[in-house]
Amino acid sequence: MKLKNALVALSVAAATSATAVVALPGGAAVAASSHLKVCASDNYTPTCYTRTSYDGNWHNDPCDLSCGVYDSTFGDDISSYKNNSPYWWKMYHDKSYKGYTLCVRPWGYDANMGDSTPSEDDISSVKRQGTSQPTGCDKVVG
Ligand SMILES: [Ca+2]
Ligand SMILES: [Ca+2]
Ligand SMILES: [Ca+2]
Repeated sequence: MKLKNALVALSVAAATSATAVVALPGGAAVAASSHLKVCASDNYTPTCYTRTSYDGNWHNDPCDLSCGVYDSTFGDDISSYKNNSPYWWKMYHDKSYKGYTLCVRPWGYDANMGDSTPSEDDISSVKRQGTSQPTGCDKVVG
């Protein structure tokens, strides 16, 4: 092949390898970096966690004083989030995937949940959904 075509082929190969996927037992393919990021305060500060599939109880995750003097756990502290995945996510007010439910669009984000949801400092569990909009949403966000 000509040099120009070879360069194009190389750049395509490089781009392909940069988006490596991981095969899961269920047959679903998830991008290696696919996750939901949630943070204790607005604008993705100062304490953040990521989850790739679920967390039924944020209250057992230790936090620092950024989460509040009266609360040393991450439960009921999420104020900003970013969905770095092609999947919908549900964020629930209560532990074990119960209570008022936010449905976050694929790639959706909010740097200050208080602006657009009634759920700032209320989220207690999260779970990844499929690629189409799930049922059971009290509010669609992101
Ligand atoms: Ca947890
Ligand atoms: Ca907060
Ligand atoms: Ca809660």
